[in-house]
Amino acid sequence: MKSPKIAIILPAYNEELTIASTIGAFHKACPHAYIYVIDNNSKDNTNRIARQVIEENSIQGGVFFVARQGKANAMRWAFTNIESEIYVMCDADATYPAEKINDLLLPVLKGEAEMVVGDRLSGASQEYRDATNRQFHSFGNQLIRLIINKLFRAKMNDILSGFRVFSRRFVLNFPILSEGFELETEMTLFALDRRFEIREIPTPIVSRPEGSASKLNTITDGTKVIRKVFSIFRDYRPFLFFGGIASFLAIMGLGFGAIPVYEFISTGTVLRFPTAILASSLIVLSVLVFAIGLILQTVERHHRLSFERGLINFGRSKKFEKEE
Ligand SMILES: Nc1nc2c(ncn2[C@@H]2O[C@H](COP(=O)(O)OP(=O)(O)O)[C@@H](O)[C@H]2O)c(=O)[nH]1
Ligand SMILES: [Mg+2]
Repeated sequence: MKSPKIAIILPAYNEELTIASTIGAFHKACPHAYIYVIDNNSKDNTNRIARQVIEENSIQGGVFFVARQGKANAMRWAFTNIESEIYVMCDADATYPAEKINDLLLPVLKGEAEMVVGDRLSGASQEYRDATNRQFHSFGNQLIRLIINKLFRAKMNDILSGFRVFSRRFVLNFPILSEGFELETEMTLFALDRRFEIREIPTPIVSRPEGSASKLNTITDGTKVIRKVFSIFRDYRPFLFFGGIASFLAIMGLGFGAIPVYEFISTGTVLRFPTAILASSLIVLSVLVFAIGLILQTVERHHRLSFERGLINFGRSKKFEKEE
């Protein structure tokens, strides 16, 4: 049987120090794979070096230029324009162990998983943690992990890993809405919510070499990630989201409402008008928000139905022929 096409996609922005070794390492680990570098307005020699390495080693694939800035924009371009059976995404910064690619490919090749994630946390060495010294960064990762595992009843170790392998079915059914580093969060949540089989495999990582800098900003990108979790939760679980807000408003309303009610029972009159008005407003608001949740739940259900219908039809466009 012909082995399936594998497309290794390396989004790269100002990675002239590491792009050559990253391409080399992947080519060595998986010689028959196609390698695509997606450059995004790099101001250094990333594009030129990538072209040179790919040409000199006669690697199949190529270097592409995407004008709209952002890692997710680059991946969106790749996922919509590159045809392949299996897709791999990895940083172009020589931090992930390229030789692990075959371990990550296996579950997808065997049809056991649709997304395999290189898990840095369980694989990361103490040296890495000391070397990167991004304490707050690591705290942020843990926090996101905790929230997602709670909200989606999952047991993911590494939500934000940049080393992933995907089946064609996943890629062709995954619409990318992110622009930048929220991409990994979106991938994980989408896979969890849409019940794609996920597998995590430990991939110990090393720090970037001297002079090479991460493009990620803990605060601004961290905020985007949290906003992404928030908006995905609102969109995917509207009843829980709006129901939660409605319950909060209802509890407040009942709490404030108890005061005039108690007053009425004990004295026969209500003098605390402001409290009574506040309480009834809160209850009205709570019912309104609850109703919004109900409506959106129905909308989401219809989205879900058409998504699942799309999956059923995926790859079945050819007429069914009975096997003799
Ligand atoms: N094409 C493209 N790639 C990007 C952009 N920003 C980051 N990258 C690449 O995405 C990968 C991950 O970024 P990195 O800075 O290593 O993030 P970190 O691993 O979280 O520190 C690297 O290969 C970057 O070169 C961008 O705007 N466009
Ligand atoms: Mg990186």
